[in-house]
Amino acid sequence: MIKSNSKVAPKDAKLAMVHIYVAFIALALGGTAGLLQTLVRSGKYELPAGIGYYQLLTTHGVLLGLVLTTFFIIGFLFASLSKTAGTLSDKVRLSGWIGFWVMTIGTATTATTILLGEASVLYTFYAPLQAHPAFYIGLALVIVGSWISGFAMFTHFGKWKKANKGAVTPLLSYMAIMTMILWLVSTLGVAATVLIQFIPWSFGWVETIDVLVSRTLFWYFGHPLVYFWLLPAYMAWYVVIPKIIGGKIFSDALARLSFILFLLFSIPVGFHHQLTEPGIDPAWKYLQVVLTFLVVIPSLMTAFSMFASFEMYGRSKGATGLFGWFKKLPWGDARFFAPFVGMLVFIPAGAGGIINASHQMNQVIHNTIWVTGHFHLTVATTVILTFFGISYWLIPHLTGRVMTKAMNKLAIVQTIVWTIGMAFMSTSMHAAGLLGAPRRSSFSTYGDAAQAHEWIPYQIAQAIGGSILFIGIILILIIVINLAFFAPKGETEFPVGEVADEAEKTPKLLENWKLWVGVLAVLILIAYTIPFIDMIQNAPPGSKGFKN
Ligand code: HAS
Ligand code: CU
Repeated sequence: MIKSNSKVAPKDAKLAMVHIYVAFIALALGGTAGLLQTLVRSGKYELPAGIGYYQLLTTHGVLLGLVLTTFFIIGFLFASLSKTAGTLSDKVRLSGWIGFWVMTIGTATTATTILLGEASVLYTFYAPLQAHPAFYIGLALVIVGSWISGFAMFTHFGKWKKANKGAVTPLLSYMAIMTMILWLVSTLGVAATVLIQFIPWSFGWVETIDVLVSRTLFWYFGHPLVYFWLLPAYMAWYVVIPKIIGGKIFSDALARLSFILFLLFSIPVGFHHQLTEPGIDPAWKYLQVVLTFLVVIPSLMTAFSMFASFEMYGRSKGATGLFGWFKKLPWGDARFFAPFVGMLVFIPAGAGGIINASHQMNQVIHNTIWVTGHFHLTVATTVILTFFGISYWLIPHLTGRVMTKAMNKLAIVQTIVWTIGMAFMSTSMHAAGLLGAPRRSSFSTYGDAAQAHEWIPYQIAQAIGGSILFIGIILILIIVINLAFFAPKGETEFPVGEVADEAEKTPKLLENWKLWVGVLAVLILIAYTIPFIDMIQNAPPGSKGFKN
């Protein structure tokens, strides 16, 4: 039998922490870039020292969207596995370190090309924009590093299963493995386009690139990428939050089912990012839109489950009436408050996603700054506030410290500052987007067009929001540095909830990995095979590279 640990073992804690350090360094640099971007777009500020707007925007997207998230998540998953499925073996831990260094070297390589101005291609690196080959090689290393860590996690989980034959796996570990399978299957797409298309093309070994194929492979990865960010937040919502509020997990089976649905429906939906692109038959776009609407269901299940956990807890404390439970929640505890605000924001954020996915409405918002507003609510508020909430107990747990009352208070202030900043920035992005303001664009009056003047007040509001958010970044960095290096020594709990007594038993079917990965493969083949053959058979001439 391998039992769950009361604490993450010190050697595992070190491995988790290095990932978290890189994540917060990325936040500091990427956040600064974000502030400068909003200032430039207000029209009142020009970048110094020959820094280009698109260079800055690439730094921002790569560091926050790809580096911060991937490093934080891998650190959190290693910690979760070590806590709930036993201390990592030396071999697994070593693989984790190798994975970490490969990812870090990759990040440094990519970041250098961006800083040298050789890769201003944004985080989606759409062809025919062309970067220096080192940009793509660095990204490939980040992916390979994450695979090494992923396989280390699978090995660890396999060992637990062997030692506990027939037992239901620990929920948190199960979710960590699901998240990593999702990542592995989806990164195959981006690895393929980077290795087969971008690297040979950027070296000049081939002259042209097939743009549609590269975008399709990118979005095969790009959509599940957003659920790779979301699922660790859901791990905290399902398993950690019930324990923090002093309640129970509503249902183990429902939590597992929602993760399976994410695995199945996250990947065959990339076309909802390509609805306006020619070269894909509308019937296939339609199919993927239907699958997109199916992937909304596990989020609705999560919303239901969270409400149920909150209400069960409130009623156990004597709450009455429809919303009496609301007052019983621990509002003064930042470990609860930050993720809770994240949940609340996810209601309008998710609604925006449903608008995006609706084929006709997508014509209105595609390539406008509405989309930027959408993902600043989803990933930059819902997900990141939950990651901050995780940091408030995970970092002191790993470093053997405790969060003081003063830091807890600062964390509450941080959450409020973040929410206000994002309310300004994201609301005005949504509004300007509806008026047609483009995304991925520096300040311009578009030849003094009347419409552009309508956008400018919103762009000033975005700069106000961006400045408030930057204060939020300074606050979170103060808290994180305190928790890592200066907070009083002591023991902090890694909160893992128990399942409510009245919940149904978990059916074995939910643990049948071969079945679910098999169904996933079938869905991917159905959604992509014919359109892909079509794209290759009817490909227009390839495109030469353009440098920014
Ligand atoms: Fe999205 C574009 C559709 C979710 C991120 N999305 C993006 C991009 C990013 C992104 C980064 O169909 C831009 C990519 C680029 O650079 O081009 N998105 C969706 C849909 C969902 C969705 C249908 N997106 C996310 C999440 C993201 C994310 C999550 C990051 C983490 N998105 C799109 C589409 C586009 C797109 C199109 C392309 C647009 C274009 O044309 O370019 C769904 O998953 C959303 C489902 C969620 C819900 C909400 C459930 C609510 C919950 C909270 C419960 C609250 C509680 C508290 C319990 C339906 C779970 C309540 C307490 C009280 C007291 C009230
Ligand atoms: Cu998507």
